[in-house]
Amino acid sequence: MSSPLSGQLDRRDRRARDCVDKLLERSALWRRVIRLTQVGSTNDVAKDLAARGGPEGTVVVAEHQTAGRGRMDRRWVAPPGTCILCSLLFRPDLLPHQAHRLTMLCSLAAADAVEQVADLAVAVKWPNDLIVTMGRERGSCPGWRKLAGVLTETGMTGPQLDYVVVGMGINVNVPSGTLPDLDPNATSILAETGRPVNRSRVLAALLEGVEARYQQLERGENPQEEWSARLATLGRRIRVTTADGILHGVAEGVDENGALWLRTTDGTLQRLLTGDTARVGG
Ligand code: BT5
Repeated sequence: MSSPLSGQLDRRDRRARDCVDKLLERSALWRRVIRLTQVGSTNDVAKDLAARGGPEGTVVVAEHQTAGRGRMDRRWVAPPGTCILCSLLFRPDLLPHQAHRLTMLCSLAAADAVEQVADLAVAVKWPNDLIVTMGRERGSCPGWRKLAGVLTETGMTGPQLDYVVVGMGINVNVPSGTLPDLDPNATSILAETGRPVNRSRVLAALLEGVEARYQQLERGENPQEEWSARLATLGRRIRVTTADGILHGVAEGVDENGALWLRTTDGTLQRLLTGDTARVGG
């Protein structure tokens, strides 16, 4: 039986969903939002569409993923109906090694969307996490809690970039008690602010922010400066776990394609394309 409160929430949900539909009507980029109740992985759906010629500007959103993925086939866990689980399909005019620019601009738009809608300050942790940095310590990573992750996957036609799919998982209304099931260091908007927010409003703000930045990218502007300013890791002593081993050093900067410049403890400057970063010390 539905309560008067659930009726109100339904109406609010419908209104918020309308704001995504309205955005589509006026957007030059976003063509279609495919809403799914349950799926293996939204990235797989978007990649499959892309491989069959699906257009740029397709968005795949799911309430629940049964095989949500992070990088290197790690699991992405999200309780049904609580998070944003989406994949965005682009066909950018970029070279393959520039595809990470899409990760940069999408994570910037996601950080802005959370700040606008939930009034929660968010930083980026190189290369693909959105984090909340707080004085309060909890979990295995001092001062950082993971709010969202980005998984960018590409498709090639010969040597050329055919498409880029950017998948994003944002923990929105996950209650504090459920967070340890996701990851010891996970957080959510609800856990940080104490207030649930409407996921469609966050999604609409995200899509709007991505479109603005994608237009800038198409005009030849690079998200490097904005991304650097959002990075929690710059200027800090960090530990980076890569496929080749663990490196310690100070994060000195990022280049225009999102690679990290790490000044290692022996004084050499290394350019890293990917890895897992953790802060060393306080
Ligand atoms: C990521 O990988 O952070 C990218 C996650 C992308 C997920 C989205 S959801 C929509 C789309 N469809 C997909 O199938 N994927 C994308 P990585 O940096 O490798 O981090 C993965 C690690 O994050 C896991 O090994 C866990 O430790 C942790 N983790 C898993 N679920 C989490 C959650 N909900 N919140 C915070 N941490 C989580």
